Amino acid sequence: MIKGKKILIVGAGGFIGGHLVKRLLEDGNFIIATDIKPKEYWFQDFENSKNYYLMDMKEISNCRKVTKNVDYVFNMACNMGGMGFIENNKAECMQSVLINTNLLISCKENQVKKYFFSSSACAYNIGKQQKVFIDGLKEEDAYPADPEDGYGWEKLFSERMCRHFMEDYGIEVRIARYHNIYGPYGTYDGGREKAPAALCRKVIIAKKDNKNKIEVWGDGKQTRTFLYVDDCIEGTLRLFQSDYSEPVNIGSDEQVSINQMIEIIENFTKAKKLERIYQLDKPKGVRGRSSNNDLVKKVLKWSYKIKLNEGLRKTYDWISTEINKKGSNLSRFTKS
Ligand code: GDC
Repeated sequence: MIKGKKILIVGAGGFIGGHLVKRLLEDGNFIIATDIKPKEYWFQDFENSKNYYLMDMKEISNCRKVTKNVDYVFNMACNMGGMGFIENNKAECMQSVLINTNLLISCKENQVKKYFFSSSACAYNIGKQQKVFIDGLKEEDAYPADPEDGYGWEKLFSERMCRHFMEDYGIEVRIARYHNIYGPYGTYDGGREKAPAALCRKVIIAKKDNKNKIEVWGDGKQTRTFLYVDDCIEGTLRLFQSDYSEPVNIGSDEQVSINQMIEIIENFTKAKKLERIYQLDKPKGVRGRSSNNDLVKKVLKWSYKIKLNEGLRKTYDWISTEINKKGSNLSRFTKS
């Protein structure tokens, strides 16, 4: 357990960043938190800390300021979203390279000991993800490089930058490749939502409005593996404390099609099955993606715990409560 450390979390107002702040505060650490979003748009609120900064970490002056006298830095910040966002905002996504670069330079200057970079399954070679069911992606499958356009290239390049800062300047780095993380306190509408939250929202609203149809992007046969956020945080912290400095998959290996995921979600309701309107012109991303977890099991002696059915149930219940509180047209997550 990490305890009694002074830790900078960049992107603390985001989904995974928010869960990480919560856990590290509970474990007894001193947290400095930054985000580009004003506090009212942070996904989780932590009333008892005053060390929150509204700042753009693409500016090196901001990075220099907050990396002073900290033990560890977690870079959880990037301009991101589900396929609907990353396919239409490639230039925006690529500019997150400035956050990682300026943070690493500042960490070197301020002699920060250890640095975490949140990478993504989008770093993997897209040629290896063309079939519906694929063998899990192993860490070496990121090369030869041909990642998801825009967002994936930024992640792969930034991973590499971390590696060279370790080799040339001795900063310890840890890198996770996250595979579609979902759970409560995540984006569920507004354009940045990923499939689990989007489909929960669509089923909840169809039920609420007595509709018998939902819209699904693509033909529903595309596959993914999805990891519940509590497992993501546990895996992240274990990786951080390990002595392994190459990228590691943090994902589940429960590969499902989008249609199978809709079935799981529909089973949470007593309503009749919904007719699916397949929208073939919407962003679809790769055809099949799955995480191979051999390396994570070997280096961390750990595996995720929460099955998709259980995690989706918690996510569905949370989104349901939020929609009932705020109404289906209102989201606090619409701002970037
Ligand atoms: O958005 P996402 O969860 O991202 O989409 C998964 C699949 O679900 C896509 O094929 C998409 O077309 C389909 N889908 C069907 N209906 C819908 O209503 C919907 N909304 C959404 N969003 N998708 C729908 C993600 C990246 C992340 C991150 C992870 C890492 O790619 O967007 O930024 O890096 O990957 O694994 P996905 O899994 O393609």
